[in-house]
Amino acid sequence: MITEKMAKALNDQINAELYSAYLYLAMASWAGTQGMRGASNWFFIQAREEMTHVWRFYDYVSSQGHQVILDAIAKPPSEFKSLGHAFDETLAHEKMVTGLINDLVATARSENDNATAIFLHWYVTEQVEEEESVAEIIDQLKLAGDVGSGLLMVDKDLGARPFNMPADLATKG
Ligand code: OFO
Repeated sequence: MITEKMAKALNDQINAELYSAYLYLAMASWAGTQGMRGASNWFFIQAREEMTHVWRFYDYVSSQGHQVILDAIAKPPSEFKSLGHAFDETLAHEKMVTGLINDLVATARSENDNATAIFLHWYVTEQVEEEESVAEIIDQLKLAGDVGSGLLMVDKDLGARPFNMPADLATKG
């Protein structure tokens, strides 16, 4: 069983993951209204992935006999200067989340909680992938250009991103 301190830290992370979903939903809608349907798809799928991150934490906290306490979700920004700006914000946000995950691992270690430390490994790996994929898109936007036909090309690629529901969460919708 996890300690109260660990449960509180995991609950806080549920709020952070919900905010991530909120942020990417805001970006998806902004991109859609700018005519960037591909980018809108990418951010919408990112928001759905964030919800799977929420569910993993939710299931883990529940499995440990603790109640999930939901907090208010902060209002995300709704205006971005360009797609490049939105992705710069995305990378900055993901780096911040990586820091939060690292803090959770540190808490698990300080609580001598090996089970939670092992559970968190999935998130450590996931954050590496998230930062890498966003940095790649930023590079593409720099190469192709954040306007005109270059932007159109990147937008088309972003539109091809599929949503893959992890098998262990398949019943969550
Ligand atoms: Fe949940 O990984 Fe992004 O924020």
